[in-house]
Amino acid sequence: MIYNPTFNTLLNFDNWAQTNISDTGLRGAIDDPNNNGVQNLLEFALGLTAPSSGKLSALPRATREGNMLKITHRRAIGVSGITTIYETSNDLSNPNNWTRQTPMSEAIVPIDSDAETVTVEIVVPAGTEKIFARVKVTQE
Ligand SMILES: [Ca+2]
Repeated sequence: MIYNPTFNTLLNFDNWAQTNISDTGLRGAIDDPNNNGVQNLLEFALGLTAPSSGKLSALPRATREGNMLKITHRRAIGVSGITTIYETSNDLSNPNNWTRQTPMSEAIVPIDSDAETVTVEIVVPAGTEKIFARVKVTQE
């Protein structure tokens, strides 16, 4: 197979929504036309083409090992127009408590031509008892 990057065009959210969502009124970033609890923009970023109910196990998950928080998630390959960041909070009752974190490492494992698995490690400050994490996707 010959790979020619000249013809490799990146997919943006609007094109993805047009291709994957038949109801034109439900193509917004926060819409959830397949009622799986995952908003369109997140499905796009994670490479979960609708209907994606069978791929919910691919949603981000976090594990803590001592002072290290590992976040693992699926990520679409060949997409553009979005920014993905990681945030943590130790108080879910305060919506302004989320803090952007810069991972100290990132490991990528290919899944197929459309997606990869990303695992990032974030340092947990000493003395932290509880910590919550999220993957935040925004449109550029
Ligand atoms: Ca959905």
